[in-house]
Amino acid sequence: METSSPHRVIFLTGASSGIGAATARLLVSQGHRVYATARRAAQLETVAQEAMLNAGAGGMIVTEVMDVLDPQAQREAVARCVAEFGRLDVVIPNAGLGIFSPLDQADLSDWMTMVDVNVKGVLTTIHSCLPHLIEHKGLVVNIGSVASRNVFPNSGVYCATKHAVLALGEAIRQDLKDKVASTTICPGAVDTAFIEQTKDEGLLDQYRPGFKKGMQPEFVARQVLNAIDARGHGVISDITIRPDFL
Ligand code: NJP
Repeated sequence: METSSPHRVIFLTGASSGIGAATARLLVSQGHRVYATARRAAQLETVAQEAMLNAGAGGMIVTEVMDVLDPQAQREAVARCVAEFGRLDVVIPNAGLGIFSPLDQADLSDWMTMVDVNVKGVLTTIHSCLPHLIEHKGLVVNIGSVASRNVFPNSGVYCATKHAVLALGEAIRQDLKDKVASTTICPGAVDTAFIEQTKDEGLLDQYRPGFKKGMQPEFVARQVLNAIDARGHGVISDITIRPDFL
């Protein structure tokens, strides 16, 4: 990134819990300036307070309640981020969800929600940020999944959305070479509230223990930081991380 300052300006979605919250806390602790968004105001505020308790020199966080499904709200949030911090170096379109169920028992509305948030939401975030990223040779850090390359039972549509995320990261690499770098982080199970979106009680009982034993969100956050720190040395195009029992 073309900056003399080590402090990046970072636009983050899904910052109210799990991987996004851990990422916000870690980046602020390293002196980065984070524009943290999600829908739940109280949780966002808690994350901001936690982040500022351990802020590194120059580290700052500004929060905004925002739904990734609202393109106008996203454009305005990105504009406010740039107005607040003067530039934009990195976007992390992390907001996403999985609602697991066998294909023939799924609600169409659950499929549409996953496509809307995991694909259209990510596209909207990136589209709003791209002009600013191009200006500063910035970085997109997408949160893919082991489901970006493999398909697992009971999660076919989630897998399809995460395949799309990986494809998009590769498209950025090919089309925007020399302008914007792209990293896709593909985690296996992470111990967050992610699995609680699933409504099928039987599947919840089956999957909960595996997610509970999964990686801590702080470990994923560390990969995000590594991707940011790599700028100027090389690009981590994609990285897969798994719990050590897999
Ligand atoms: O889950 P969780 P994770 N507009 O539920 C936000 C991927 N991943 O941290 O709006 C705006 O704690 C929601 O905020 P709120 C996964 O696919 C996970 O695990 O306040 N934000 C919350 O902050 C996803 O892409 C695992 O409800 C919206 C956040 O999304 C990413 O990691 C494995 C929103 C979800 O936090 C973070 O998920 C894997 C909307 N419309 C990939 N809808 C895993 N946990 O095992 C949701 O391979 N959010």
